[in-house]
Amino acid sequence: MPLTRSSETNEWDLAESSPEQLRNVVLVGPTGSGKTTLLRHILAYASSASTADAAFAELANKTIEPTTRLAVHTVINASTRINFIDTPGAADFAGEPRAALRAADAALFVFSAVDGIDAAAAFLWDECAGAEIPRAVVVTHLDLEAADFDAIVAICQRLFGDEVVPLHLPMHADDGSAAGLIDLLRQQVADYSTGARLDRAPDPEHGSLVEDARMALIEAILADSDEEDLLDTYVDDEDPDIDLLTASLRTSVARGAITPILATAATPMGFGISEILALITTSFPAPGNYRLPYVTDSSGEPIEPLAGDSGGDLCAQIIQTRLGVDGQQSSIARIFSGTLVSGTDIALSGVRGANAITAATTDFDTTAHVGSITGEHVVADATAGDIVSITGLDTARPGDTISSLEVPMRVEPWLLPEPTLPVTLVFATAVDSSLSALVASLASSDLTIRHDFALETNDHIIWTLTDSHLQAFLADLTDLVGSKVDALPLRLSLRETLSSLGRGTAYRTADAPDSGVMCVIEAAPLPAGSGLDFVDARPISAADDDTAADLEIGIRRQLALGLAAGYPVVDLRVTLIESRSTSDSGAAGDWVRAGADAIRSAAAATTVTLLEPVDLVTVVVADEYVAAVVADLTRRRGLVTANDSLGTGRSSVTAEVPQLHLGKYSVDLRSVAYGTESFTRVYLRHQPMPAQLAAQVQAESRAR
Ligand SMILES: Nc1nc2c(ncn2[C@@H]2O[C@H](COP(=O)(O)OP(=O)(O)OP(=O)(O)O)[C@@H](O)[C@H]2O)c(=O)[nH]1
Ligand SMILES: [Mg+2]
Repeated sequence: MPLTRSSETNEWDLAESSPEQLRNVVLVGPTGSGKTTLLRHILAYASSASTADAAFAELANKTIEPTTRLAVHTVINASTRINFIDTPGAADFAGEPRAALRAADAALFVFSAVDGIDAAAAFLWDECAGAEIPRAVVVTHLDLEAADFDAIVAICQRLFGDEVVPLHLPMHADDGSAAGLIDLLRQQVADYSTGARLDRAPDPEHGSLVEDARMALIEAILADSDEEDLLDTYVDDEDPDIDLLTASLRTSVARGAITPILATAATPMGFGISEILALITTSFPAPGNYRLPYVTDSSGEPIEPLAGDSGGDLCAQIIQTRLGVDGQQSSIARIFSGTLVSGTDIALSGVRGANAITAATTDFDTTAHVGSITGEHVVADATAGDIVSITGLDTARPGDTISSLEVPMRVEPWLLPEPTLPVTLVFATAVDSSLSALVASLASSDLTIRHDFALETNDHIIWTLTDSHLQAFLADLTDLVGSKVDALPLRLSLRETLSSLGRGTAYRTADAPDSGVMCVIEAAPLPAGSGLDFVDARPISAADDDTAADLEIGIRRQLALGLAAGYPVVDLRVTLIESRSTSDSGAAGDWVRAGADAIRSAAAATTVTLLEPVDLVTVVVADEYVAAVVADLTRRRGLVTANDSLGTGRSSVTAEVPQLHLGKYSVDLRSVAYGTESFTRVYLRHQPMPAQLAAQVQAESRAR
């Protein structure tokens, strides 16, 4: 059924469209490669002929800001509706392309012919290849003098393999600038040098160049083809049939076996846009014909694979949530199966809150496709395969699953980059519960932010991906809170323990004259992780439970306050040796104070060791930077425990590193590994701090 446009509103009638006529395509690539620009040109191109010129004219006057959050735009081309998801290329927002990939069925990798490919794009490519997501490469900036199409092709093939092949070559005008395309299969030129498109035969002098590139393309198609007819022509040395070749190429692209490279210049008189749309329409898969995510029931047991049709059980996943100026939250969701009907009861299950499934019986609206130049369509039903905007689901968070109450389910979260830069938030106002709720709510709208609340210190600790990611979060939070929010490096959670056994004695004179209490204790260090242990070793005759309990209270209080530098004491056995009082029992308060005195006196008899937190850091990095990463870790007092090659040009380095030296590690690592890195850090244990550093910390604590 062809899609039709209303003659009155110029809007497309979506009610009639089938999933076969739908494509969900994500744009990924380095920042500045031209993703947003390309999408703007595609939108201008696809607007009806009468408005296209105006749309292009408007583009010329617009500057494009770097993207920070994923955004969906819809284009209708030749009866196919394409949901494009634009993503940021900057490392600060590395969670966004991953969320967008979950919603998409195919990916366009956008690379600039001037700047090339970055490590983050190569990582994303590997993820797509692993999941067999169909891909195409779009090379932009070809209008610029410094553009080098052949160089990008060579880099793609070196990094990603020979099945990445150009479908076109850029055509250069007499002045050397790119002014059109040569279609390699059809051997046709789309020439824009006169200011309008002219289709013609290639110039004779391009003959050998075109022939070589064409042979490479045909060989790639034949290598992946199982069409007998096509293979026969190759054996017979005939020129293969173009239609058969084209059909075979489309199948290979849809399977992710061949990745075509397309060429474009996103300038008002650019080229290559119609070719990109044609490729998406003919070769990228429709939703549902394609992989569906791994789904479990509420207890975590896998559910039979989804059917992916509109009649099946409802299954959708929230890809993004956004807080509007009116305080209303809107969400973007991808429907994997079934039909989401506005205003019905649904189950919403969280990524963060274990397996809990909560019923949401809200009045919500679904909007078929979001932010499109064809306008937003409020629809009652959003069906399998589509990407929709939902309002009224105020508790939804990215990664959450929407399902029916009868068959509740959970979609696995997508692969998330780890936030590795921790800071403590500093507020201009007192931290109360409403402020804490704002922090928690903003942090939970970005899955790549981790939020911890440190009970000991009442600190809000925020973990982000990079410094600019943190700055963006602080700016948003400042807006929400209404006063400035800053960040300080994370306060280290140091601990104290004793280096050896110490004996302590305390005398306390009670309020009444001629009365008082005394006690003797011994404190000895225990192995790491043992905690505190209390032993009553007084002669039976002296044993009095109340006395021991009061002494223990006093000792515990002092241990929480620290014995040398103000940090909690751990891993200690305290043995009560003797207790005496002049009166029958002694006052409770006297025993508590005596306990505190005794443990301080025991500490004075030996030395206090400071324990510092150590993290297990795992860095994955390109082989050529392994030596630099190891040297840098060693400088941070890191103990490298493993260093393994992962193949594919990458290695994994594991080290135990004191947290003291990991403050801005993600920022520093980038300059050592040139963006080829990823790393994780998890708390491992506390271990003794070197004496010199410990002395410094103790001196600082005395100065406070
Ligand atoms: N000459 C030329 N300039 C281009 C082309 N494509 C993009 N640009 C320019 O390159 C700059 C960056 O383009 P964007 O579209 O913002 O890049 P992006 O990939 O969306 O970047 P992020 O959103 O940061 O990931 C803009 O100034 C564009 O005008 C092109 O084909 N030719
Ligand atoms: Mg952009």
